[in-house]
Amino acid sequence: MTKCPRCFNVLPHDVWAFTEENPDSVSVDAAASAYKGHPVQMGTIAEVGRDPGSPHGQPDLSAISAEFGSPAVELCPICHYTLPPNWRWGHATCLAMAGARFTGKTVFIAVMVKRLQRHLEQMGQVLDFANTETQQRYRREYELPLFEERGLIPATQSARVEASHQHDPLVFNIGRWNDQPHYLAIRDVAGEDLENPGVGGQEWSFFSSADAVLFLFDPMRVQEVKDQLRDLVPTDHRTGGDPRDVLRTVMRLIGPGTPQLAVILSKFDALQALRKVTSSSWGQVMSHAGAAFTRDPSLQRGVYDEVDGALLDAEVRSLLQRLDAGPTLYRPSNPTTGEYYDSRFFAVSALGGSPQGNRVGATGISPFRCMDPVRWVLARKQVL
Ligand SMILES: Nc1nc2c(ncn2[C@@H]2O[C@H](COP(=O)(O)OP(=O)(O)OP(=O)(O)O)[C@@H](O)[C@H]2O)c(=O)[nH]1
Ligand SMILES: [Mg+2]
Ligand SMILES: [Zn+2]
Repeated sequence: MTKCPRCFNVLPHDVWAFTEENPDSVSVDAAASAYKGHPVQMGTIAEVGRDPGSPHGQPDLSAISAEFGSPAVELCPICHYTLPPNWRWGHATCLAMAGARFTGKTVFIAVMVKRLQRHLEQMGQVLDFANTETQQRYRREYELPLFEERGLIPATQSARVEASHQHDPLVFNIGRWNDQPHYLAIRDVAGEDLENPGVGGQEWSFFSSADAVLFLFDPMRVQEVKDQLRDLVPTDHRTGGDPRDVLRTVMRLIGPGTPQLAVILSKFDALQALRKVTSSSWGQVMSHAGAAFTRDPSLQRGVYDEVDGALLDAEVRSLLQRLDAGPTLYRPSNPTTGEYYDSRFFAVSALGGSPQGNRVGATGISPFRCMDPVRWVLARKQVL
């Protein structure tokens, strides 16, 4: 049993779907268009029942190709996304990013993937792109602007823009775990869309089927913090919408779903800079030597450290309270079912310091606790 990397639904075990790799003629496909949010042209699609004689129930691919008169590729039977080869042999963990504009979602993904790559190498595994689309997009939209051009990444385009890739996932193969290939599917989201209270429909239904929602909260959004930081770090005039409104929208999109919810205090380097304001109460809180948020054990080998995670969780909850984030943010419960989410709180800095203008800071990129949220999610599946 595994999920589709785009719509995050569990693939039905008794239905398989295929299309032609190089179709001669195409027409608008209703399912793909509904999940993409734009008209999508596709070739012929064949739905086939499982073959009880084959190991995973896989239908005979050569017979389907012969019928098409061209090689067949497998699709998700629900959203008609092209599945990476042998997808059903593996297991996927599906993550949805969330947060207002400028909270740091895209920069976080860019850096987290690099960290994950290093971490897997230390464990004798490799991180690989599960399809060429992910390889090209990660290179063009994440790695190149941030790590090579040392600039910042443009705001993620709204899903309403036809050329937007927002409704396509980034899919990584993270090696073999529990005797199975394991994949990580990540959906980056434009804060602009989540700040629109009317956002919804089939194209957003992945939130309710996600394994985890990573919700980022930007401390620079809080005026008191911004004021105290004014002379300490280069401040950015751009800020996103109210995180409480965005969280409410995200909860509506989750509906009765039960994803793990990671609430992440992003740009933590900015709060750490407040240590220099010794006269303020913020300076005193951030200087607390024993706090979990002053150290980063995340690159150590071994499994995710539950004790450290729980300690950090409590510290970040109380920081959010100080930041006046509101009870929905520091004790989130599902408004549809009334149950508390399976939530945990994190503090991360992807860059490790404030950017200067449109450039990454002179000291380069030195991430802090960037892998914690993903390790928490994967630990539940005995991965990493
Ligand atoms: N100080 C600091 N600033 C950061 C960090 N990460 C991101 N930023 C700043 O936040 C800005 C926005 O980051 P993005 O990753 O593009 O934000 P986003 O959430 O993807 O924004 P949308 O795509 O508009 O939703 C960046 O241009 C940086 O200026 C960090 O770790 N520390
Ligand atoms: Mg973005
Ligand atoms: Zn799908």
